Amino acid sequence: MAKALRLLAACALFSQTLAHSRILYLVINGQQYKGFNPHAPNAITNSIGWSTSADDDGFVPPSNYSNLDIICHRDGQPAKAHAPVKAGDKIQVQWNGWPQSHKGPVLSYLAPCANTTDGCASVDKSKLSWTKIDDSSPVLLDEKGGPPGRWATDVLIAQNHTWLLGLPSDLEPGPYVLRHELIALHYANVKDGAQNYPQCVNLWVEAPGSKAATVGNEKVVIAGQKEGLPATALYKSTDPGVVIDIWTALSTYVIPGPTVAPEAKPVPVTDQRSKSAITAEGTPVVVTRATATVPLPNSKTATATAFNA
Ligand SMILES: *[C@@H]1O[C@H](CO)[C@@H](O)[C@H](O)[C@H]1NC(C)=O
Ligand SMILES: *[C@@H]1O[C@H](CO)[C@@H](O)[C@H](O)[C@H]1NC(C)=O
Ligand SMILES: *[C@@H]1O[C@H](CO)[C@@H](O)[C@H](O)[C@H]1NC(C)=O
Ligand SMILES: [Cu+2]
Repeated sequence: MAKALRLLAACALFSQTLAHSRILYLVINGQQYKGFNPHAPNAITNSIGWSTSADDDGFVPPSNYSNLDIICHRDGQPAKAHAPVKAGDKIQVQWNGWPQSHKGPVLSYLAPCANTTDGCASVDKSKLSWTKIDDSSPVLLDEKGGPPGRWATDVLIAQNHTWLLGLPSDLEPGPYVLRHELIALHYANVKDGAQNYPQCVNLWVEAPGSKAATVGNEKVVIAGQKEGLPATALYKSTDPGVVIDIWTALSTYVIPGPTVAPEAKPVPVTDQRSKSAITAEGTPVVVTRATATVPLPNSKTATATAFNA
């Protein structure tokens, strides 16, 4: 049984070259914000998604964990636009499908974009410092019916390929990159066989009410958090969570990367059902000064979401 499944997964690996995935869009408070489309890079003009050269919707292998590609996928370059959010908001991430065989964790990180006057639009990705805000714990839900069992990615598939994220409620205002990542383990029993699918989108965390924010040249940090990690230091190719045979019975799974920040407010796996409907297309913002934004030109008309420092 397990052997047959393993064979099936291996075949899928070679036959489904177009069947991997990427983020299609986010839904935040009913508003839809589009991701980047590597098949038609100019088709989405108001994307909040970082551009990549991953036009196979493919992955970054463990042998490239210390390469810049692991930060925001292959040749990742920042988007100009940001999705406006508030601390504590829920973000629904819509993937463009996900193969059943690609079992593994769903991971999310935030990095503030410091030292810029355009938010994350010109940020140096190698300087981003990442804090984990969700690790889809416990990831391996059960092994009923034998391996490979039910994983966090099966929960994502059951919710029409979406994952619901909670932003920390004490997140300081300012520009952030959200790094959302799936790791597929169907082939992780062989060396360098795990597959990381990192995706980056820009967020602009609005100031709550009239409270003044300190961003721009000031250091923006997640309240209570010390230093995060560069993405090139998140994983090692020898981590037990990336060198693993999911086709044998497992009792535990060691989630790759750092621990989730104590201030994080992840949506538990058991609450992933609370899906939000899309009520309107969102208006991404561009950050024009250290502390203000305007709607992205050519996107829907809307009022500016500026606040005073
Ligand atoms: C790993 O990184 C190297 C150097 O950037 C690149 O040439 C290679 O294509 C990458 N491998 C994969 C499988 O992405
Ligand atoms: C911002 O500047 C500080 C001080 O020079 C530096 O330590 C930090 O790495 C910079 N951060 C980014 C994201 O460029
Ligand atoms: C599932 O997601 C796809 C891709 O966005 C969408 O077209 C479809 O309407 C969704 N289905 C449901 C039932 O929400
Ligand atoms: Cu794949």
